[in-house]
Order: sequence, then C-alpha cells, then structure tokens
Amino acid sequence: MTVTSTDSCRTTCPYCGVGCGVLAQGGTTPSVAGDPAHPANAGRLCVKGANLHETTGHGGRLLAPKVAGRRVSWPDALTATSEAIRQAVAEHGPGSVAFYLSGQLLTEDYYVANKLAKGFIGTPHVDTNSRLCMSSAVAAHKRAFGADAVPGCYDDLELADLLVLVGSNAAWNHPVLYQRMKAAARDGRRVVVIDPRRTATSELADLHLSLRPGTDTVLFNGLLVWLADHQGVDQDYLSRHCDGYELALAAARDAAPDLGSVARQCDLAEAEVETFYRWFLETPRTVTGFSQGANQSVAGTDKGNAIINCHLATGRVGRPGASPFSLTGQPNAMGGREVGGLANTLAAHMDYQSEADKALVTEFWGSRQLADGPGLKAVDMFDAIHRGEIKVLWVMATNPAVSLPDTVRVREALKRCPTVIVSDCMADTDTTAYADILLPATGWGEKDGTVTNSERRISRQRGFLPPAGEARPDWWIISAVARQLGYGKAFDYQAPADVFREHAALSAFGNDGQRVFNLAGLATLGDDAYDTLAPIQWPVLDTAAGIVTGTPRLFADGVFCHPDGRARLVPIRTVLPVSQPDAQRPLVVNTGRVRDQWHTMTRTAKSARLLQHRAEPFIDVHPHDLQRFGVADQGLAVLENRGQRYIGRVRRAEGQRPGEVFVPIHWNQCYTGAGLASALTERITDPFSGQPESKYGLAALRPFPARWHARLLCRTGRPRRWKADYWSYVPLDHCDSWWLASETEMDWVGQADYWLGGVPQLVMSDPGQGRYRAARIVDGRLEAIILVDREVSRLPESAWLEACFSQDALSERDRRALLAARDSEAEDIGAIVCSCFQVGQNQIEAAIADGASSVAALGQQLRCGSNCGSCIPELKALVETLGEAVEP
Ligand SMILES: Nc1nc2c(c(=O)[nH]1)N[C@H]1C(S)=C(S)[C@@H](COP(=O)(O)OP(=O)(O)OC[C@H]3O[C@@H](n4cnc5c(=O)[nH]c(N)nc54)[C@H](O)[C@@H]3O)O[C@H]1N2
Ligand SMILES: Nc1nc2c(c(=O)[nH]1)N[C@H]1C(S)=C(S)[C@@H](COP(=O)(O)OP(=O)(O)OC[C@H]3O[C@@H](n4cnc5c(=O)[nH]c(N)nc54)[C@H](O)[C@@H]3O)O[C@H]1N2
Ligand code: SF4
Ligand SMILES: [Mo]
Repeated sequence: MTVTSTDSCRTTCPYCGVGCGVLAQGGTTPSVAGDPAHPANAGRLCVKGANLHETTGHGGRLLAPKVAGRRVSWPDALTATSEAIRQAVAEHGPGSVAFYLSGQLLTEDYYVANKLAKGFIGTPHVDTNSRLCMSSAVAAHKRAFGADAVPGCYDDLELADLLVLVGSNAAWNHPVLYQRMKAAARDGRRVVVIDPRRTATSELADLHLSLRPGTDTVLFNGLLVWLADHQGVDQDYLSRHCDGYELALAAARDAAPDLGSVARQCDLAEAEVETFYRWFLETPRTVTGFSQGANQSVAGTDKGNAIINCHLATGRVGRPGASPFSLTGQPNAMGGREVGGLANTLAAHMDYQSEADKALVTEFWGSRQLADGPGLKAVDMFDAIHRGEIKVLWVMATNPAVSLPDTVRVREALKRCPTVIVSDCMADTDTTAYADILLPATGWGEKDGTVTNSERRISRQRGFLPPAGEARPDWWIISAVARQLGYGKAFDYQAPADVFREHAALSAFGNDGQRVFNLAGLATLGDDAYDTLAPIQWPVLDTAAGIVTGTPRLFADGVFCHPDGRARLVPIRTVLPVSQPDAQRPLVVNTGRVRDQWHTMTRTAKSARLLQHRAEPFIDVHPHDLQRFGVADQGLAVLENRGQRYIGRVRRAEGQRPGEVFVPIHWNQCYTGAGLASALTERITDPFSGQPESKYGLAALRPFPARWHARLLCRTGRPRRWKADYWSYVPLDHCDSWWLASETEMDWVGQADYWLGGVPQLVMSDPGQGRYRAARIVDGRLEAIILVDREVSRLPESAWLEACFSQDALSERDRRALLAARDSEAEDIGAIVCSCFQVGQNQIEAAIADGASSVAALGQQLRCGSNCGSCIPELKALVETLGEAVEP
C-alpha cells in the first residue's frame, strides 16, 4: 500500500457516507491509500477503505449483458429493455413501469435515471434504497427547516463540547468520522450514546443510555420539557426564527411529563436521564448526530423532529459546534436526494406539490409527459408489483431481495413481475437471480462522476481501471435506452461532465433563493474543471467576483426554507413499535451492521481479510437469554418469525438488553442457507417517510439441534449450495470454505464423493465420537478436505489447512498432518481481531498475560490497532476483561 499523490488517481471511497478521499493506483496490482488533501479524512481510511484494492478483481463480476439467461450483445440488450418498457407503457400506461434506484449510484447516473422515468416515460414510480436509509431524516428536515438540508458539517462534531449520538454505531459504520470525534477528546468534552445495546461506539461515551427500543421520542420530548422548566429555552431565538414551540411543548408535556415518567417509559434510571438533560442544558455547543436507530422506525420522522425541536428551542442550529446532524449511510445517499430520486420528490429539491416546480422542471427538461404526482414508496412499490400492477421493474445498484423487509414477499413479487431488469456489477446476487434482463455496470475504480457525503460535500469519483468485460457506466446504459425510446435529444450525453452541468443548471433554474440546494456556481464548469474539481460543499453559488465557494454551514442566520423563512417545531406524540413481544415471539430482533462488511457483501466478501472479523451469520444474545432459551455461546441457534428462519452462530453479548437480540444485515443466500435479517422484519413503515421499521422484528429463539458440524475447504470452483440444514460460505485467499451443520445424520463414508468432488485419499472415521475427516489429493495437490465432529468446539482452526492449498505439492510432513489439521510446530493465533496486521485473539491474550496492560502496549508489541484503529474497542475490552485477571 505505497501510493504517492504524484502518480495516482484522486478518487472517493464508495462505501459509507463519510466520503473519504482515496489515492488509488491501477495496473496489475491496484493499491489504495488515504488522500491527505481530502477534508473528510485528511489521509485516514478505515479497514474497508484500506482494502478496496482487494475488491476490484473480476471474480464474480457480471461481464456481459444477458437476456433470459443467455449472453447477448449490447444492442440486443438495449432493444430488449426498451421494448419491454415501450410495450408496458402502450398496454398499461406509464405507471406500469417502476424504477428502484440506489444511494450507491453516482449523481450523474441517478440524475439520468430520474429524468428518464419521471420526465419522459412519465412514471412517478421511482424510488430508491434511500427509502430504507435516510427518508425519515429527509422528512424531518423538510418539516423543520422547509428543505432537506443538513445544517452542520464534520468540524462541528469535533468542536462540540457535548456530542450526542442517537442510534449510531459510528465506530463501525462511520469509522473515520468516529476517529475524528475520538481525536477531538479534551477536558470537558462529553459524549452521550443513545442505543439499546452497548456497541463499539459506546466505548467513547461518558454516558450510555441503553433505552428500550423505539422510545427515543419520549427521551427527547422529556428533554424539551426539562429545558422549558429549567430556563434552558432561548425565547429570543424562538420568537425571531421559529413557529410551533407552544404546541410542541404541550405535546411533549403530554408524552413525557417528568423525569420519572421518562425513565419508566425508556427503561432507564432517573439519574442517568437527568445527567443527560443537565449536560444538554449546560452545553451551548451541542451536536446531536442521528442515524438508523432513529430513522428505521415507525416513528422515524418523529424521532428526527423530537431531536431537532430541542436544537431549535436552544438556538443550536448551524452554529460552529452546535447543530443536529443526520449521519448519512451510503456514499451518495445525499446525491440521490439532490437529484430527487425519492418517489415523493420531483427533481433538484423541487416537489410535485408545487405547480410552479412542475412547470420549471417540464420546461427545463423539455418533457412532454412529466409524472404529475408522487409515486409509490419502496415497500408500497413492491406490494404493487406483488399485486401485478407493475409490469416492468428496473433495479439499479441495490439488492432488494435482501434489504427490504419481509424478504419472502419481496421475492414473490420479483418472481411475479413480468419483466425484471437488473443493472449490477456482480453476476450472482439474491436479486440478479430474478432478473429477466441483466445489464453489467462498471464498478468503483472504473466509473467517473460525483458523490455527496453527509456534510453536503461533493467529491469526484474517478476511474483508474478499465471496465470489466463489457460493463458500461449506468448513465451510459440509461441514456442508450432513452435514445432507443425516442428521447435522443434530451439524452445526448457524451460524458458524465455533460450530465453534471445539466444537474447543476437545473438546481439553479428559476431558483430565486427559496431552494437551498443550488449549484449555480458549477453549472458552467468546463470538462477540465470537472475533472479536477476539488471537494466542495453545497450550496455553491456564483459570487459577483466570479469566485466559486462552498458553504460549510446553513441557517446560522436563523433564516430557514419555509416560505416565511421560519423554522417549525413539530408536536410529537409517542408512537411505539406496532407489535410487542408475546409468548410466540418473545424476543425483539434488532438488526444492523458489522465493522468489516458492506451491506449484502457483494464487494467486501471478496476480501478474505474482511471476512475474518465476523465469518458467519450470528446472533448476539444476552447471557440471561442464553439460559432462558437454552442456547450456548458459539453454538448454532434458530430465530423464527412466522415460518421464517434465521440460523446463526450464537455470541454471548453482555451489551445486549435481556429480551433483545442483534443480528447482522449482511448475510444472504449467496453466503448462507438461512441468514436473512430482513426475513424477520415486517412491512411496517413510518407514516410520513415510508421508511420501514428495519430495526425491530420479533422472533422465538431455540437451539439448532445439530447432529454434526463440519468445516469443508475446497479449491475454488465447486458448487455453492450444500445439502445441509446450515451452511455458511467463507471465501479464503487460497480456497473456498464452508461451515456446515445438519439436524440429520449423514453417511459420511457413502457421501464422501459429494462433499469432496471425488474419492478421498486420506480418511479417518470414528463413528463412536461422531468424527470423520477426509482429504482428496490429486497429483500431490490438496483439492478438498472435510472435518466433521459432533461438537463444533472440537473442530480445528483452518488457517494452516488454507495455507496447504497454496502449495502445488504437499510435503510428506504436511500430507501426514492434514487430518490433524495443524502443523504441529506452528502457533495457533486464534480468531483475527486486527484485520490490518492479521493479529489473532490468542496472540493478544498471550501478550496481555505477559503484562501488556493497555491498547498502546499491545500496539507496540503486536502492531494491532495501530493502523485504522477499528479494532481498538475490542482490544480495550480484552485488556479490561483479561487485564484484571493477571494483575498481581
Ligand atoms: N461497516 C459498515 N459501515 C456502514 C455500512 C455497512 O454496511 N457496513 N452501511 C452504511 C449505511 S448505508 C448506513 S445507513 C450506515 C448506518 O449506520 P448506523 O446507523 O450506525 O448503523 P446500524 O448498525 O444499522 O444501526 C445503528 C444502531 O441503532 C441501534 N438501534 C436499534 N434500535 C434503536 C432504537 O430504537 N433507538 C436507538 N437510539 N438506537 C437503536 C442499533 O442497536 C445500532 O447499534 O452505515 C454505513 N456504514
Ligand atoms: N433489516 C435491515 N434491513 C436493512 C437495513 C437495516 O439496518 N436492517 N438497512 C437498510 C439500509 S440503510 C440500506 S442503505 C440498505 C442497503 O441494501 P442494498 O442497497 O440492497 O445493499 P447493497 O449490497 O449495497 O446493494 C448494492 C448492489 O449494487 C451493486 N453495485 C455496486 N456498485 C454499483 C454500481 O456502480 N452500479 C450498479 N448498477 N450496481 C452497483 C452491488 O453489487 C450490489 O448488488 O439496506 C437496508 N435494509
Ligand atoms: S470511513 Fe467510510 S468513506 Fe471512509 S474509508 Fe471507511 S468506508 Fe470509506
Ligand atoms: Mo443506508
């Protein structure tokens, strides 16, 4: 990883909304490093960013267009696509065509898709996976400020004397921003983390409020009441700049009259609630960051407004170190909102509700049939598909078969839809399995355009690799289809810069200052200037002197985007999760992310290194619930909801609240047999934003009655879905591997060929112990090995075996050691904790036993934690738990 700024390409990380600058180099061995000149990260990268070069290989890529499973030429694929659309419109009207887009498209791709759908095909049914992600924050911003605008910037997270994080595990999900928050620690700076479970982020917390899920509005209503009762409200600010305070306060008093009531409803101690309230009261420089624990809720919009109410009441909006701050998830969640990719918005922060906006967009696009009202939001869209109302669905850069709630029904809908078009970089995903037409898109490193991060900062993604196979950029694919449909004049783009200029011009078109999203200063950007565009925060206005500058903060002057310029406090009632636990489904299922995986794993799982941190689908269970449900740490267990099963490895987790489990959202049917988190969540949505309540499902928990457990390692290229009740795929550097288990006995001797792809040469069978081990060796090379045991704890680690696959000829000593599965002379380093330096838990435990008493000491000795820092919370936990035990 030695990239210097002189010989490399400046681009932007394609993962989270922090939007870090990356210096990348192509060639046969691509490499990446953090860009020291990028304001978001100043050279830092987290473990996902630092391993980007391991994900750019062509393995698993979709390399050519396909129609009905057959490889076709681009002209044929474009004709099939445009004919399907043309026919649906002719027979069923424009509303029979739907687009499901993504915050992982570049702004240019997104703009062209939105324009084609809403402006030319004339369908309003354009929604995006941002519906599952940011739509509650969007709705809250619009209610409070009159526009979807984040007032603050990253510097504010550092400047704040009180940092409140609501439903955010930034340590894992916005790691570089978290590192910045951490580095800004100083005397008197305080951090409050509000999350039902203890996370890596709560390591930074001076106070962690592990509230009952879904009760955030009660906590913030209670805060408003407390501020009002303790002279904490800025009456002057309210009277000059805001409406709605009295009503909001009255509603808050109803919902959260006093400390005792808040503590009871949120299941917190009165003293901790009071501490939080006192700190908020005393600290003018307060930033409240909120993320999916707030947004993904039936009360998601209300949670956002309950938070913003407290900031408006104290005048803490858009000031240095004082703002509400929505942490966006995807690299271009914000860009999608700018172009208007959500079903209830039109384009460039203009809305269907305004006839003037519709006229402006019609004129600017030169469209003849603009969709004339809001379309279906994601969950409703898939319901309409299920009912047969949508004849053509075009999915781009998202994997709805995994990420939408109630995945069984989503899959039924995809199956029923007459034409499903999927644009993706990868060949095999749970969604591409339903595609009638598959269009190969260029991926990160191959494509060019812009993305906007959480602080409204627009950065360039630049290509430094040739396209994989016949892949094409998304904007190119959409424009080509538009031309076939007869809209050539409006889609005559030659390069992303053409699209960007048009997008910027639309934002400025007829914009008399009411639309805060305005890129007037970039509307005439030349091709060269676009290529060298430095990261810049919108709005970007043209100044009289011709100097183009960005805008770090909004609303500092107290002037907002509602027509009267005033902000609104919104009265918030308590709305709790619709279903509460009962005898059939006694547990609350919380879902979210892990440090080293990105969403449905299509990219991050290509890096063996990134799968080491968590290699299997898992279930975090409080010790009390381990006992209550009879499940064992490291054993397999089943979560069940209405016939849907999630099977995962149990992890004992003190940080869970009893009665609540946590499962990761990443695993899907390409990686495991039954590990879909969203199979356990339901189609319940926020009434204002339409965002699904993805953080809250209900389920029963029971042990998985395994008769045997196995680990299978094969040279690559073997079938992936095994005849086992539980299988989980873990690609390794030199081979593929699976964890396996089943409820029924297996005739190993008779079935060996099936598992190993041929007759094994080495066999060890001990039916009495439930043990079987066999290896297949061809021409001295290890082809496959399986290790079976009744107890999972007796299965050996696979690191040494994996290395055997890298050898062309096994030595006699290694051959003899195969079925023992370990080199008798090697050290077993244990599960990897530090991905950067490949340091295992056994090594760390040994170092602690030898006296390493701090994270810094471990770093000096083993290097762990000294690069990206993502594993520091885990190192700290190990030092804390084990360190005491070895104290004299
Ligand atoms: N490593 C990694 N990073 C990512 C991503 C990824 O896939 N992997 N995805 C990116 C994307 S698109 C997004 S949207 C962000 C999401 O970033 P985050 O929002 O930080 O991620 P989550 O893990 O989904 O959820 C955050 C927390 O919400 C808590 N929570 C659950 N219910 C409640 C509740 O009722 N109240 C409160 N206060 N908290 C609750 C959960 O316990 C969880 O710890 O991450 C981005 N970054
Ligand atoms: N239960 C539960 N469900 C959730 C969540 C949760 O916390 N809990 N979180 C929700 C949130 S916040 C989000 S953002 C979603 C994410 O969920 P998805 O959007 O479904 O997940 P991804 O894996 O990011 O899917 C992106 C797809 O686009 C492809 N791709 C990548 N780059 C490109 C490109 O440039 N062009 C094209 N055409 N394709 C590309 C990838 O290969 C991949 O197949 O999940 C949501 N679902
Ligand atoms: S923090 Fe986010 S944007 Fe930065 S390197 Fe990590 S994943 Fe990429
Ligand atoms: Mo997201």
